[in-house]
Amino acid sequence: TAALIREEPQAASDTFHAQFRQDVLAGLSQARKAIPARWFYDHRGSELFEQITVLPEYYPTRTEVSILAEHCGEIARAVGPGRVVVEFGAGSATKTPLLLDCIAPAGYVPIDISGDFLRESCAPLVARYPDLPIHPVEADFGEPARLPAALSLQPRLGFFPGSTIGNMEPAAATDLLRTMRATLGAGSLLLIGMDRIKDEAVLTAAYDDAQGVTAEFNLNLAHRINRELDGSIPVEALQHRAVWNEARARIEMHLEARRDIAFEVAGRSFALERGETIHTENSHKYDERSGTTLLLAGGWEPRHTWMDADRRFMVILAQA
Ligand code: AVI
Repeated sequence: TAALIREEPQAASDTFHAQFRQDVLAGLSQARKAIPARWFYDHRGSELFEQITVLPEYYPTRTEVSILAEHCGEIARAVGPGRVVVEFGAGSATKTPLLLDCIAPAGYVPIDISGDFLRESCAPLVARYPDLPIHPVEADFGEPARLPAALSLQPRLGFFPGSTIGNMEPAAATDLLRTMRATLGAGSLLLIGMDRIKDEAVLTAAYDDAQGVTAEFNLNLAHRINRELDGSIPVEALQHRAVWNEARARIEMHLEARRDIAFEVAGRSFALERGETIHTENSHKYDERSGTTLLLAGGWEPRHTWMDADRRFMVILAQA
């Protein structure tokens, strides 16, 4: 196995914890309380997200997989052979092999902030593709990354599935696309998944499933604050809310207080009135026009779009 490239060795996890504390304290101090969605993904949160991806109501994952499978031949022709696949975020066990099997890549470089997650997701790929150079990079993909020297001469294909771009507000999403362009370089390709605007009932059900897994995922953030930031949030007094914001074309997740509550986090006092919420996530949805506009703003020219028959999800190939 190739060596793991680490951008910042020890300081990284201290910085990470300090950043969590700062984001939570700042977010709870606002008039409209909000915490960035990236903090959902501790070990438990990542497990719950994996469970979400197989829920009957949560269509995005299986729809994207079906698009990649069904249009594999066309995607391979549009991409061409011999590209180094640079995946932003550790790959999923289903999506990454689907792409790698389809396109005859020259190498695979997953970039993820969590070294543990990277190692876990790489091991089966190393076993499955013994001849493929695999070079994981432990880094925040929101910052321009240095790609492994061994693969620096081949053309690149960025891979950013799952509509993860949708969890960013437009300005941040644009910045991220520009950073990806900087990491990959001019002439590179990007294969990106975007969830589409659709019937409101389908959208809200996907974010408020009957089994309550998404509710648990949302509430885990409050548990995580209690665990890691010495918090006393009465989690049973919070309830999961998923609402469609039509003006901004996004699903919002909130934690809503069932009664007036007061609690502490990292030695600071906070209160929520009954009905007040902590806004925990945005999941933007796109159509062809808004998806194109976002990509162009980020420095990427859309070349092909693939969709499922019900037009629920789209996979776009763009060029830098
Ligand atoms: C990771 N991300 C694309 C998911 C989404 O659909 O926005 C996160 C998620 N939140 C609730 N369910 C799934």
